[in-house]
This record gives sequence, structure tokens and C-alpha cells, in this order.
Amino acid sequence: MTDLAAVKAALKTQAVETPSWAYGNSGTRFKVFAQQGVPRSPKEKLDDAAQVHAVTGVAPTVALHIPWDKVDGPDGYAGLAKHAEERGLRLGAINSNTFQDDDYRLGSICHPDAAVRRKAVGHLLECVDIMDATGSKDLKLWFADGTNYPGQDDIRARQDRLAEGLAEVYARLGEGQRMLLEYKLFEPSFYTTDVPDWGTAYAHCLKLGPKAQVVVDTGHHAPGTNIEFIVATLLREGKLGGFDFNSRFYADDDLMVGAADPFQLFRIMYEVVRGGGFTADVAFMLDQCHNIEAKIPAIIRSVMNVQEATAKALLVDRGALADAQAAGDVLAANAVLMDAYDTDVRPLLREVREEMGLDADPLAAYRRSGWAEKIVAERVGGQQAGWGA
Ligand code: PSV
Ligand code: MN
Repeated sequence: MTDLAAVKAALKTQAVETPSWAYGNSGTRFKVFAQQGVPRSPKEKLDDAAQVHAVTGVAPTVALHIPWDKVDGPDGYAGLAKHAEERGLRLGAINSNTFQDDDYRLGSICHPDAAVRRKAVGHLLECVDIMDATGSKDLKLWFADGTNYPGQDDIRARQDRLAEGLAEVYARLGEGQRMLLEYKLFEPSFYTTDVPDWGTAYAHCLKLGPKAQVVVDTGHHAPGTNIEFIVATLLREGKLGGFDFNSRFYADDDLMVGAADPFQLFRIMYEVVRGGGFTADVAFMLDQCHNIEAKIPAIIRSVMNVQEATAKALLVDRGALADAQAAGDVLAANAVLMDAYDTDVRPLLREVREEMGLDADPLAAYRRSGWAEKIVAERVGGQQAGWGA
């Protein structure tokens, strides 16, 4: 039997971090479609994120991407943190960006030229300075580094350069700060990627020390990869730092989490529950781009999708499952898991929201709020935020 009160309590404390870049314009390498009402500054992105938190109650932090969210001026990043706080939010992970400068054509932290590596490490150190100002705990690193052709560069030497650069940044981390290393199978490099998989990320993090942990972006694997196995393994090793949630059909599609394969998301969340991921320090972050759909409702939907998968995972009757597994009853064990997955958890989540003083239907609450009309009317002129593809 599962303890419903405990399930509800866990759902109320779960926090899903939303990414600042999901509020801005985005696209593919073919086209960025501009939408009306899109934020023109990091502060306006936070204003939108506050709407997501207001209706879901579980999205209290916002990840920044530097330099997309670079702020100048006297109050700088501390001012941005204050803006967030005034809206009931906090600033979350600081995501580095060493992939959009011309200097990075052959890589950043793994580049063959020491001067370019210096520049990249300098940017990562600057990100830690920003964390100090914002109170952010996590530095999230993803490197586009790699090669396109066999022989282009020395694969092993690139690993040495990576280790050296990471060690310098690791040494700069303050008390309570972490380095989260994200892997990705391919793209933009097509032959080798310098951090292509969880094993490479894990090996570097292990050498660096306890403040270095691995991030699992659900869109960064080959088709058919058993992501829940990776999650179980990293949790078992105490090395799962967090998730970048999104959905993929083909490559790194960055679609709404739980849209393409809700069953996979449930299996991942079950391993999180099973592995103590709620009590361990695992960051549940979204990393998505809403290229053709309305952005704020898509982010609300995504948060709800994470909640639904989590609720189902929490509903697994673990006692019954353990019994069936111990008895070697394959079908019964599978049935326990499927019973939880097949449960319609929407009524439970409606109750949870009402108990939190929220509207049972976050999307309807957002529609009623008039925010969508307000931003279209007010955000006229200026430069819309976008990631510049
Ligand atoms: C790379 O594809 C990635 O998943 C990393 O997390 C980046 O920082 C992010 O996307 C930017 O969209
Ligand atoms: Mn990511």
C-alpha cells in the first residue's frame, strides 16, 4: 500500500526549475519564429517565470544562461536576484555559454590554442562570480567541443585540456556551490564530442571531487538508450546532480518534457524515487525551446507533465514490487509498475493544488489571469530575447 499523505507531501515539495531561455524566442537552424509579447530583458523573463510559479506553485527558481542573461548597470546581478525575490522567485543554475563566439570554432575549453582555452575558462570563472552575486548554487556546464573529422585533433589531448580547465574552475567554487557537468551525444560536433556520455562526465566529476556532479539532459542520448538505468547508476554513486528535462523524437529536439514519451519519464522518475533522489540534492530543471507553441502555457504544461510522472512514480507500491521481484514473479512485478503508470493522477494533483491554495487547473488559471494579453499589449518595441540561431 502506498501512503497517499506522503505522496501528496512529496508532490508539494517538488521544485521544477524553469530556464530563462524558454521564455525568449528560439528556433532551429532554419528559422527563429518571433512571437508577440516575448520578454526583452532578463527581468521580463523573470516576470513570465513568476506567472508559471503563481499557477503551479512548484517552479520557484529560474536558470540563467550567460551571456544571454547578461545584465549591466549598477545593481547588476544582485538587482536581478532582487527582482526575482520580489516576485517570489530565486535565481537557479547559472548556465555557461562557450559555443557562440567565433573564437570557439574548434572548441572552447578543449581548443588546441591555449589562448582560447584561457578565454573559455575565464568565462566559466565569471559565471562563478555571477553565482556569488545571485546566490545560485549550481554552475551548469555544457560544452559544444568536439571534432568533425577523424584526425582533426588529438582526442586524448582534448580530454587532458578538459580536465585541466575543469580543475581550475572547480577550485574556484565556494562553499555550497556545485559544478554540474552535462553530456551530449553529438551536435554541433559530428565526429567526436568531448563530453559525449554519462561515463565521460562521471569520470571527470569523480576526479574533480564531491562538488562535481553529472547532469542528465533527457534529450542527449542515442535512440533507445535506457536513461533510467543511467539515473539509477548515478544516484547509486551519489553523482546525479540534476536533470535538464525535455522530450525528443529524433535528436536534441528540446520539446516539452513528457510529450514524446511519458512512459520513459515515469520510468526515470521511478528510479529517482527508488534511489532517494528527492532527499538527495537533485535539481529538476527544464531545458526546452518553444519554437512554435505559446511559451508560457508550454512551460506550465511541462511542469505539470513532470508532476504527473512524479505522482505516478510515487504511487508505485514498492512493497508489492519488492515481494514480486523476490519471488521472481516477472508478470506480477511488471503489473505493479504498470498499475501505477496507468493511474489517472490528475484528480490527485488537482487536490494537491487546492490544498496548496492554488487553482486546480493551472492552465485555466493562467488563461484567466490576462497575462498573455497584457504582455502582447505592453511589450512593444525593444529587442526581443532570443538565443540567436
Ligand atoms: C545543449 O544542447 C543544451 O542542452 C545545454 O544545456 C545548453 O546550455 C542548452 O542546451 C541551451 O539551450
Ligand atoms: Mn541541456
